[in-house]
Amino acid sequence: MGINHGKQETRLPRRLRLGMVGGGDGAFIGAVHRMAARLDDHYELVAGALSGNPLRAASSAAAIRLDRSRSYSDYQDMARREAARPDGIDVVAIVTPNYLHAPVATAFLEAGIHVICDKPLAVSLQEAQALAALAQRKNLVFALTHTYTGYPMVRHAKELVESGALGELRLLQVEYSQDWLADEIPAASAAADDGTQDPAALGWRSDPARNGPAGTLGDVGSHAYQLAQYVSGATPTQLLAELHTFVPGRLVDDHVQVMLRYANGARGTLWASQVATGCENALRLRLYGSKASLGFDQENPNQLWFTPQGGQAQCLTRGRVQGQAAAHATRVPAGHPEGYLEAFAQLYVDAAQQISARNDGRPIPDHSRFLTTVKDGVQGMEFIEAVLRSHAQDASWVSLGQQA
Ligand code: 4PW
Repeated sequence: MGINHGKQETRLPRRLRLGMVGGGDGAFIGAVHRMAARLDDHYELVAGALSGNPLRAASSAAAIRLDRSRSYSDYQDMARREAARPDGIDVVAIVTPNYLHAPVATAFLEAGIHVICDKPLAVSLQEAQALAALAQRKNLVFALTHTYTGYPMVRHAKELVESGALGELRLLQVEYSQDWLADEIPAASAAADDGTQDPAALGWRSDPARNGPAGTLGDVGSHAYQLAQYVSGATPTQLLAELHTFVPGRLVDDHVQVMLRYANGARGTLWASQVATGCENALRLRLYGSKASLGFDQENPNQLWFTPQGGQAQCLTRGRVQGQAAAHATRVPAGHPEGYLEAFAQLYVDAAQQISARNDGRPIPDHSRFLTTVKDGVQGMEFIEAVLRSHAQDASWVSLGQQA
């Protein structure tokens, strides 16, 4: 089993058979999913539809030494045939562009196969709600890889809030800043003389047909929102939002800013940008309560700043804190190139615990409660559609939660 530095570790009766849809062709996130699934040795990757293009599907499968008889070019065929095999997959990882999340997840859920899906869950709230209902009806695990909730110190922050250590929550501030979309669009990729992008020439995240209508909002704004919700547990009631596109010709937003109101009177601000020059992957959360505040920076994930009202700031560090979250932490070798791999791996471990327990009729292990699931995905789509509504109404306040 993986490197776990003596932390509590629950061995599974057997490795889970994993399939993957998408994530081929050298896609970085596909490689991260595969590394995460390998880390604690709870899975064996045995089947895949790694690309919709048959040649690329075959070459991607060969690259990861997948048995050719279980390399598919059609995900529906894969779901049918894997469900019919006595040694068929237990769970499928969905690592496709957003527009395929719902149809692929539906095919595998209908086939009785558990799901681990990349975020955002879908391209509409309606799709998301249908997936949640189907997963519940089929009594299947549906994990959603909101990567950063896998960090032990994020989970410890959640425990601190739940314990009342922050007191009454007043202010939430979350931002997610990257700069990989800051450059002007190369003329070669401009489809029309107005400089509009040729979607086929750029990644799917810049193509509304494959990404959905929410660009930065869906790609990283969904992470920021979910992280604040996950740690704070606060209930949002209204938001006011503006989407913006700084780089001429881009077809989706590359910046979003939001103000939020919560049921207990707390106020929040969220902004997410992929044109924030100099920022590589800067996800930062600050929560301010009546008794204390906390701060988490994704680029320094083994620390959590905790400051009691009137007291000294305390830097809580991984391995030095007690609590359920810290007891089940997976470790990657320090300085791993994919820094957030360990957070991803924790989500795979938690999903494995739940899938194995569900398969064997055992109780769901309590610590796997930290796993983010399809329910988080529905909340994320509620947020995204509320932001789109507010922006369309010239940044007016709109309701959230009790869907207006
Ligand atoms: O979810 C992913 C983020 O963690 C995004 O899809 C891309 O990778 C951009 O930022 C990170």
